[in-house]
Amino acid sequence: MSHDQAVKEASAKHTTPAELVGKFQYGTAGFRMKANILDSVVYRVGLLASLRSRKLNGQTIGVMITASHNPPEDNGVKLVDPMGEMLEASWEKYATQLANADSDDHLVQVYNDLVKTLKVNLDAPARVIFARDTRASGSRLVGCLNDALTATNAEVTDYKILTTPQLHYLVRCVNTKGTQDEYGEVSEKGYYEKLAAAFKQAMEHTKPQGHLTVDCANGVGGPKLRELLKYLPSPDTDGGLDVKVVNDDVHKPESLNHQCGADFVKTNQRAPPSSKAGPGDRCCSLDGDADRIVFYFQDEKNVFRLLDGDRIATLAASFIAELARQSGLMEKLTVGVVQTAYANGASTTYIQKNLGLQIVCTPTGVKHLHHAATRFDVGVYFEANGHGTVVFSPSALKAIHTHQPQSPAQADALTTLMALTDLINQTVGDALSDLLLVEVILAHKGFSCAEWLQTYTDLPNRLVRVEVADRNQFTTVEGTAERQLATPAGAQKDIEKVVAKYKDGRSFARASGTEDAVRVYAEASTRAEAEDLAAAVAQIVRKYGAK
Ligand code: G16
Repeated sequence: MSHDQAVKEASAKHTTPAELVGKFQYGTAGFRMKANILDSVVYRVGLLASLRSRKLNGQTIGVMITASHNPPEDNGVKLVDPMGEMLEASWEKYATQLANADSDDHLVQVYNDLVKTLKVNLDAPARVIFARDTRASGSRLVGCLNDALTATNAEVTDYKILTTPQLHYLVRCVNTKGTQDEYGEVSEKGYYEKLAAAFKQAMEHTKPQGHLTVDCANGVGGPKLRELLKYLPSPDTDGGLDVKVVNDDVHKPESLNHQCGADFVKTNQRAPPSSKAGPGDRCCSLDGDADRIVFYFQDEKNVFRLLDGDRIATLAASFIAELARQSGLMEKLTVGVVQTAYANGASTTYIQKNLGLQIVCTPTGVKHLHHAATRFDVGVYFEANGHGTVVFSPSALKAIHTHQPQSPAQADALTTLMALTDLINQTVGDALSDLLLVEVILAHKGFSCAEWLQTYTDLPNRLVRVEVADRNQFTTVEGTAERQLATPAGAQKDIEKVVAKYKDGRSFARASGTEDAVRVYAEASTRAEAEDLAAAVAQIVRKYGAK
């Protein structure tokens, strides 16, 4: 059978409902929607994965089937590029074109047009690896993906159920195997071993204080964290982590992200209702595919205190800058921080004024932050929602690994810094790796959560989700990192008028790229004012986006 025929025949098994043609869009993190309308999209993403691998002469491409923080009935699919980063932005439109082809014949035509325009050699090998989270719809969607990979003669490896960052790690490992940039063993076990060895090295002269409760959002992070713990020193041993795993039921699909998980905690600014943690207990929550993490605790007055992505960024940036200084590498390593418009204004001021580090602000989406972070020697990027990591440039890695320490103190700092380069998953935000990173830093600094919180005071803030008739009406002005609306006409002026009434007021609205909604963020000098400002801006969004 010819290539075209194979693509067409398999496509006939995964037709697109007519009313959806033209509506699919590769968003913040790939395609994401109700799982029951995703079959044809996943099939077509599989076609693109093969094309991308062939275009890159057989380098391995990853496909992850997950809807991360979304509700259980949703699912999604995204592509991972050879070094473990998100799909190159210029290819997102090809994914969208394939997804919106309105018939099997049209799909073959779009596919062939891409082969031609992108100059893809169909005789080159195509190599794809994939995985999924614990959602019930995942195995059916893997079937759709497999049909595309078979039709296009790709070599495939199905890694079954993984966290999203584990798949990113594996993609980089496969593509760097046997090179001088080898990233690690190409296996799930290799991932745990790498993290565990780095953790032990980083904790050599210190140990964690107290215990940590980890809410796993009833997603894939639960079983994977339990697996990781088997590789770490036991809590009775020096340097061992005392972890209590909660919300790790992956057998009740409806419980995924329900009243728990990082998104619930960040958006509602409260612990999961099921939490039994006492005052001062260190807690954290992962999201549904374990690529985000936020920490929190109840203070002595039983008030909920959140330590979100901004806090992890400031903690990590200050620690790494300190290690660079202590090891005698300060001149060779510029540490920079990347944030989005959702970053709390107080964190931005703290990074610039207290830490003296550079800051860049990008639109939402790890793909944007990651890219910006690679411009620093050490780029620390975190979205306020807990999604982030640290990337070390090749020259920074070289400087760290070739540096000759001049004293035992320099040598200790250097050992810890080296350990961090392995402990941190540099391909993408990784809740498990970030969890260990935070534990290492808190142990080194001797910080409790309360002391971590005291480093600066957040401006009170509120995040609201507003449902509108068509979120695509809400577009932002290029170059403002999504802080200003371009359309609907008049909306931005109305928002600015309201913001001007509040002390330290700041607010913006932007369409979500993963949910059918517009998000509104507001901060002001008091909690009540932040709430009022968010409500007023949400009302403006409702007015302009009336169904
Ligand atoms: C994804 C992206 C994140 C983004 C989040 C929310 O996270 O990877 O970068 O912050 O969606 O995006 P939006 O506001 O556009 O809906 P996840 O954890 O859901 O994959």
